[in-house]
Amino acid sequence: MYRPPRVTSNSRFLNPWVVFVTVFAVVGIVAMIVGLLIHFLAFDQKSCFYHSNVQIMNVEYNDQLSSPGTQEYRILSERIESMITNAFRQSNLRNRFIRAHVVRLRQEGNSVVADVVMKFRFSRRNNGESMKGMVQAILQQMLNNSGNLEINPSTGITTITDQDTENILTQACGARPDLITLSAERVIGGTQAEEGDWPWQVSLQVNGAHHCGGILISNLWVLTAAHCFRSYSNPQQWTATFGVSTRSPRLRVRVRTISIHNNYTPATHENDIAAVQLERAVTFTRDIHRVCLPAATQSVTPSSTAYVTGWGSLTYGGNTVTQLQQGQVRLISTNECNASASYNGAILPGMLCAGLLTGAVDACQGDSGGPLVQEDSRRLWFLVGIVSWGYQCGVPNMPGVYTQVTAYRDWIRQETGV
Ligand code: 4AZ
Repeated sequence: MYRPPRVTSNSRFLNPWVVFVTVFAVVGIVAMIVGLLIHFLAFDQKSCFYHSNVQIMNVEYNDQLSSPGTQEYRILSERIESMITNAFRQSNLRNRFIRAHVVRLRQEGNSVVADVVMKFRFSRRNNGESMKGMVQAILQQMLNNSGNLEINPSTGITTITDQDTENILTQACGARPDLITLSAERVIGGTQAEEGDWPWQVSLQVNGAHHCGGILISNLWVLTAAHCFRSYSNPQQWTATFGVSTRSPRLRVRVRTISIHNNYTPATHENDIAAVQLERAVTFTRDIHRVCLPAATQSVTPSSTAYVTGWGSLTYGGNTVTQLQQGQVRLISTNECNASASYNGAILPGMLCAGLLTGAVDACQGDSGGPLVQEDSRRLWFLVGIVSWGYQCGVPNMPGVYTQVTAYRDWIRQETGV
């Protein structure tokens, strides 16, 4: 009869407890080493910011370069940003470099100077000042090899703090939190907005109660819809608040003047735009600053993604809310929006449709006057629409209708100087 050989367990090395303790110890040590490695490679790092005035010798300054909404501004800024990005990606700082961003283009003599901020992550043991030499050397190398942009060879850099970077970016238009920190990733989550997510959003209030949305376009001017003033037209009744909560706003400012478009026509909703001047200029902060305005020639791309924000009701006929909400929608072509199953020709020039044809996400009562914004390729946010009207809210085939900002770009400049 066959018997399986007995497995002897009298060897002390195979004692299950010894095996258990040994394995446990080894796993523990490995985990500790991995943890330390991760700590030193990833967490023992800090962000360092630098600023540079990059003078482009062979580009002549012209008026188109004074506004970030023009094609010229966007193309030149992108070229400068990718030139710097490529220089660092090909250097030994490739794993340290995070991002370069052109904050402003300005005129110097006949040429253009780009205000550039750059972000790096260095080990805590290196301070920003000591790494400056390396960053400077790579930039210098780039200058000798900058393709068809001719850069002034005496371009220098200065070390700036996180706070300096934040201040620089909040003075420029259209920066959301990911750009203000020059972070590598972009995020928009949920439907409830966080403080600072939509820093240009204004609540326009009558005797302290939210009535309409508004959009901060400079430290003194807010855009909104003309129809907001149909029942209350006296500026003294109005205040503007800032911050995501209307219950405990970050800032409250009185309204000085209200300029309603001369050709606003309630029956057709044409020219539903107004400019509100604040009683005093607001100080831009991380959480309160202006959106960018598009150039009049900027085209709207059907089915591109946009965001609408406001304290409007969540259902038609419902109450307004106290926490700012955000919704992702798509632009819809006027042709499609004017189809007989939709608005049947009621979408006139100067109007813009946005929503989801299934309904689901839409602006609603109380969102009026608020922003519809889009992000450009450089992560700046532009105002494309002002919430104006629509058939109820979130009804399939009946998207939200907005005042098309590009059509009123000249009116805005004329009324506000912005
Ligand atoms: C309103 O009454 C309103 N669904 C605003 C926007 C829309 C509908 C109504 C768009 O203020």
